[in-house]
Amino acid sequence: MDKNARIYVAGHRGLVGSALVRRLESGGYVNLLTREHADLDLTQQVAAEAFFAQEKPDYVVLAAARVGGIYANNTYRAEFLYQNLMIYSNVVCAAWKAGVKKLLFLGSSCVYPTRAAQPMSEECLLTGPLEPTNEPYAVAKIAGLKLCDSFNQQYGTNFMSVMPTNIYGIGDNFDLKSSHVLPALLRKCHEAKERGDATFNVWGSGEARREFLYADDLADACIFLLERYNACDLGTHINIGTGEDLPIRQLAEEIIDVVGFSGELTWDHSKSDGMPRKWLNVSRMQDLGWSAKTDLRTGLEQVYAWYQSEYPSALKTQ
Ligand code: GFB
Repeated sequence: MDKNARIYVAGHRGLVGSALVRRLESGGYVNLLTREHADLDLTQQVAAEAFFAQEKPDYVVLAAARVGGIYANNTYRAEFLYQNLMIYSNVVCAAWKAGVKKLLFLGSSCVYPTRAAQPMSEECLLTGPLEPTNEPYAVAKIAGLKLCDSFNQQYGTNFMSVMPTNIYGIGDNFDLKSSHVLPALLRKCHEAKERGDATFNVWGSGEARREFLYADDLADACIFLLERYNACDLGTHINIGTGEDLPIRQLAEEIIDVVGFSGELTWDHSKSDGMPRKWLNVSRMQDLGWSAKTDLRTGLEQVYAWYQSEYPSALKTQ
């Protein structure tokens, strides 16, 4: 990619979008295009098409989405399906009409079936029923990747799709009802320590396993693909992860250690575990020459430091 190329990062305020902006800026890209949600609502087709027709980006990274953890996914099922379908349809079609050279769509590892063989390879897409707690979101993500693939097949576009594992990082959402597990546990544990609680309560059994990738590593992987590959090199989609997962119990113990909480870990068995395991086979990315750099402990320490120093002021500007 030319360093002067016009690159539109859709969703630049989000966890992944903001990491992409950091990565692009540090890589010397000087012509980034972003829009605040208040100025451009991508669920609106007319607005999306007008933006693309006027700005004519060369490249697009589609990180805009309605996202959330297991509770939000399971509760706001209609919005997670509808808003994401609208965003993906509008952006992919507008990008095609505007002659975008290359687009990268951010999917999710939840596109794979609940009972997929582990680690999950790209080929297990659409081979079985989806995890019920996030089925609407997963259907929208599958639609997004199929949109990219269908436009490629019919119109010769160069729209690639990546399926990342669970992402965490700087600027994450720490709201306990809508957040993913890692920021939720960091906050709960921190607050339990501050209050001097005897216990730190975590949802589920602790047996579910998850794989966590640092957002800046995901951004690095996306730019690696955009700079070196075309959609036809990747098949319909490619997994991005660390290649390592762990039980939620072990994550909670690691967080207790990072936060310095001295009480007892307890479990709320009334809450769902969700997908039992969601471990990605990342051999294709490794074969292309990319692997994650940030180990979980380092990432946790960085996010906890950010949470303590920046989160209160970040919250005020949201
Ligand atoms: O990150 P998370 O909410 O979503 O993780 P998923 C859920 C797992 O962590 C479940 C446990 O096993 C929960 O029981 N957990 C324990 C908690 N305590 C908590 C807590 O306080 N908050 C939360 N959120 N979880 C999401 C999907 O699935 O992953 C999305 O809903 C998306 O579609 C995203 O794919 C990456 O990993 O289950």
